[in-house]
Amino acid sequence: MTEKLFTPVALGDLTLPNRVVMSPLTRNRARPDGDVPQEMNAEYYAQRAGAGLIITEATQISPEGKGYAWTPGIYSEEQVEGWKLVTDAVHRKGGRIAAQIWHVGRISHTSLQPDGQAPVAPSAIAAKSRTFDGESFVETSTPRALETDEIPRLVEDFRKAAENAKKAGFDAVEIHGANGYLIDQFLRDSSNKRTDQYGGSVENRTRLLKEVVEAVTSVWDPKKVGIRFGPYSNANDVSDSDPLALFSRAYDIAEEAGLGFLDIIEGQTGGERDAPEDGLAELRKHFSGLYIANNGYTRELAIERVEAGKADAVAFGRPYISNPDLVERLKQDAPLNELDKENLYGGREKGYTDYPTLEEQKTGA
Ligand code: 8OZ
Repeated sequence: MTEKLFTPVALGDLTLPNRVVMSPLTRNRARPDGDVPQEMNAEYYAQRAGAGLIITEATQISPEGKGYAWTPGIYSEEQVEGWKLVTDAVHRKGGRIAAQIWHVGRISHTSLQPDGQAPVAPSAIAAKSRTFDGESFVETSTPRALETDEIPRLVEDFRKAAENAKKAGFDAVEIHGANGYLIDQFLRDSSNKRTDQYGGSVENRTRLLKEVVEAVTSVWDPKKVGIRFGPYSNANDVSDSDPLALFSRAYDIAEEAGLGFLDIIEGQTGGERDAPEDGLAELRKHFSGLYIANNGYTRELAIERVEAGKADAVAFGRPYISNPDLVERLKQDAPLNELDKENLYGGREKGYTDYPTLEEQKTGA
């Protein structure tokens, strides 16, 4: 019997040959001059083309949207050319790849910002968080609050990034609405204290999200657009007094726009799967598209939850770093390679493109 996890599912006019998704994973290996994807990145993604869908690492939509050293961008011509290397390599291997578009908001440091400026955020409240500036881990800088009249430009940056993703040959786009970055900072009442139409009520706090969704779907078929949310995650120092009310509206926005998928972190990002089961189920009633579940999934749990209809697909993060042929390994219930934790962020091929497939292990290649 074939478990449902290994059966095809449609995303718009794309057919994902299986329901194992590669999660977005920050690896800090873009070319430092210009934050441009390079051959090494193309090889890494192409090695993982067996995934039902690859979602790229978070990719900044503008220079201000950057919060860590060596993350790739998708706003310059050079970056678009760099991403073409990646999408071509994945397509040659028969894969499908979505670009995750990202603005970090306050999760940045002045040294990473144009002209050493303060990062921007809904409100001038520093996050209790750290970032990597290329040399060491540093406390994130206190941001300045965006003026109301700056928001249209921000939305336009998302639109442009979506357009660039299309030019670069991506199959789909994911909006990063999780992990305490800009969109999530607007959503949550811990980080958004605005008194204009972008703060206060749930309606107001979800307004930026809605405008970004409208901008992205002005360029893309909505069925090829998704959003990553972490309704119960407190990553990067965000929280909300009523996650159920907030994310009910956020999922409604995705539903009303006819989006193809949601990518949901079920608990603390990279940590406990502590999201309340009833809350996740309640929220899911608001969205009829593809439901990709993420966070701490094992083979057993993925098979079980897809079989039970609790997820349409499962996104794997860390297991995808160390197992380029993850789908094959899961199918065969083969052992997984161990994660090289020393080489997650930055560096070159070591801990990046040097993990063997099962086949290579068998033949000793
Ligand atoms: C790890 C390190 C830096 C950034 C996220 C984009 O958590 C990230 C990220 C993860 O979504």
